[in-house]
Amino acid sequence: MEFTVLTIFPDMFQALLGHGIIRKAISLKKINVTILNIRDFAPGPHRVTDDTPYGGGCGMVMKPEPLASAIREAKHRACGSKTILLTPQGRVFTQDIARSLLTFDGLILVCGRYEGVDERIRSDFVDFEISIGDYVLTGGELAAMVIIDAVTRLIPGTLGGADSAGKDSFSDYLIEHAHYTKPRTFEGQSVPEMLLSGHHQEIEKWRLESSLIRTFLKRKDLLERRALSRQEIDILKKWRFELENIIHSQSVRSPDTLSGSQ
Ligand code: 4HQ
Repeated sequence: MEFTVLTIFPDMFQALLGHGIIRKAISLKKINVTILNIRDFAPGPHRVTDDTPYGGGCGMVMKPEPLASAIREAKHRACGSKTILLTPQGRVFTQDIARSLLTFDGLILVCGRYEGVDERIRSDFVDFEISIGDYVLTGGELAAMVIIDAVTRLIPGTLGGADSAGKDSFSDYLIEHAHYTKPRTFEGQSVPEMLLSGHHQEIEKWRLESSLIRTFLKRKDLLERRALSRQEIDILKKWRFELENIIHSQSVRSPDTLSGSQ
């Protein structure tokens, strides 16, 4: 995958490119990342990339000419790339979008600053608009890094384990089961006995149960979107049965609580 980033703050990307899985993906040539400084495409001695908005108002707008030149250069270097503008107006980034971006040979990520880019860039030079969430950043750089990070780890051979990416939260509308490592007891809390048993099939069942209940408690919206297997339905029914027993025993013990104002 060929990433080309257009930014006026190229140094921000050293944080992403110099560490961990992304650094490894670059050295393994799974990805290539080119950072183009938009300022290098601005004419004149001052290399100005922004200007005041027509119609007045506060803030500055990114001038169209340097952005257009930078995007043309990026397309020339990595032909077949799709151009993405990072903006709160875009489609909200999800694991499904990360997977779909993986199908392109290259991505040109346009990072705006100030109030954003001139509208004519949006309409004539951009294929997709993506937002990383409903909040306002000071620029598109962090959003571009989020996309590079999420897409890169989906490339086969980039993560440690054989199919580590397949087991992730969201890849299948289920959040991850609880994880434990040594020591066996930490500040009075012990690792669940089941995980020490060595019964791999039982451990897998425990993990599925852990994932399902955690998803139900923390992200009901995800669980509703999942196509549940027979085994998963049985696990959820077992929990429902146990909860019904507790509720039933309470109502036998103190019928008052059920006829009260709540
Ligand atoms: N931006 N997801 C760049 C964002 C944003 C987001 C605000 C983008 C400022 C100039 N980008 N403009 N949320 O908040 O991608």
